[in-house]
Amino acid sequence: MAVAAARVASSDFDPFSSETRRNPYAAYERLRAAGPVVRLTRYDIWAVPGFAEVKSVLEDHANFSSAGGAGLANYFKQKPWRPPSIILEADPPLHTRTRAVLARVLSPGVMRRLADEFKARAVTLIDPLVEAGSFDAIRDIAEVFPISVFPDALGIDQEGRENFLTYGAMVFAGFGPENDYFRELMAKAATVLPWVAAKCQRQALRPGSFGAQIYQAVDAGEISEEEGALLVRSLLSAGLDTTISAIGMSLYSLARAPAQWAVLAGNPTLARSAFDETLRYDSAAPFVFRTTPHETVIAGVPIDGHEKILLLVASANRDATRWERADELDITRRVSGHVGFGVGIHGCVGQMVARLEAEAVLSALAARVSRIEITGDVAYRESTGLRALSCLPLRVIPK
Ligand code: OVM
Repeated sequence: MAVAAARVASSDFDPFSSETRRNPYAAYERLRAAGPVVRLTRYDIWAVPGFAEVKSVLEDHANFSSAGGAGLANYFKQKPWRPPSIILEADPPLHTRTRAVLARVLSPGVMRRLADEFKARAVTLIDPLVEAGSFDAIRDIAEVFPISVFPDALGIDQEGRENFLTYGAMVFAGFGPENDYFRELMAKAATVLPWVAAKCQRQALRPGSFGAQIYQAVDAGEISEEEGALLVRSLLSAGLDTTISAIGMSLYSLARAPAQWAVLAGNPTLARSAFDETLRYDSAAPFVFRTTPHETVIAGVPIDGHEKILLLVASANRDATRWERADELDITRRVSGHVGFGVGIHGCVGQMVARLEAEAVLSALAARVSRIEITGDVAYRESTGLRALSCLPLRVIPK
């Protein structure tokens, strides 16, 4: 082991720093060049930066567990900050049972029924902004649209929805180190967590909603009442800050590529594949962790048991061995096969909802706007688990 370890690359790369959030791609390229598995000395974890290895680890849930936590914390050794997710932070057989419920609730047929509603609401949001001519794409679009449509689909009332922004920030701070950012958010836990828990209860959810359908699975005996509440919590944890951040990053990528915006404005039906290409090109969800339940290997490198493995999906999506012109945004490329939503048994169960939301927003804008210009400074949020903007000032030129 000692001999093998000596031959393995190491790096002081910090996946959680503000420098990395501003521009991770040069560091990712160095990591891919360093080797298939790189020891990150700051955190004593393994990083996997290449497409083939990221994909194969994600497809091997027996050797790379999710029950050990999907963030930096090692649940095989440390107490989780909240009761673990019974889908994200679970292995089969528990995961198989809970995933089946959410896969049914978020099935393609359900999505088809939501599409018209989402598109109409995006037009209602976007048209006045286009009239105004300039706006902040984060404050006025990304932070508004998912918070309006997704809790509605879940069956949750309007009261206190600003708490979802705080809760989302907490969940994704929970993916990173226990730093000041994490502690500042956790100071709000005593008020926000009980509020979220109340919104997850059966009686809080409108009949016919996603939430109510989860409780139908309780009534059918597939899951317990407590598991029902935890699966509603999963939708709230995974379904808001991710789509908020992804819509923001998508608009940012497109605003930086005027020729690509022109292609989209010329054919707004490209909105869905344009969104996927922006996920590949510059993702709001740049990584996920696995934990080894026992000794294993990655690309021939021996890995001990109970090790944290950082899977750099945003790096995999720029790997030149998988993608032609990997560093170019091209909304007409064949982007299927990117790992921005993960892959394997934990591949994003809500990816159809995310695509529907983003498609609604991008196509509403593309229908009205021929050009987009960034008019001021752009800033990243401090989030450690997501890469997201806090502001994106835009001017739009109507068709
Ligand atoms: C969950 C959960 C939380 C955050 C993210 C996620 C990306 C899932 O609570 O199940 O999936």
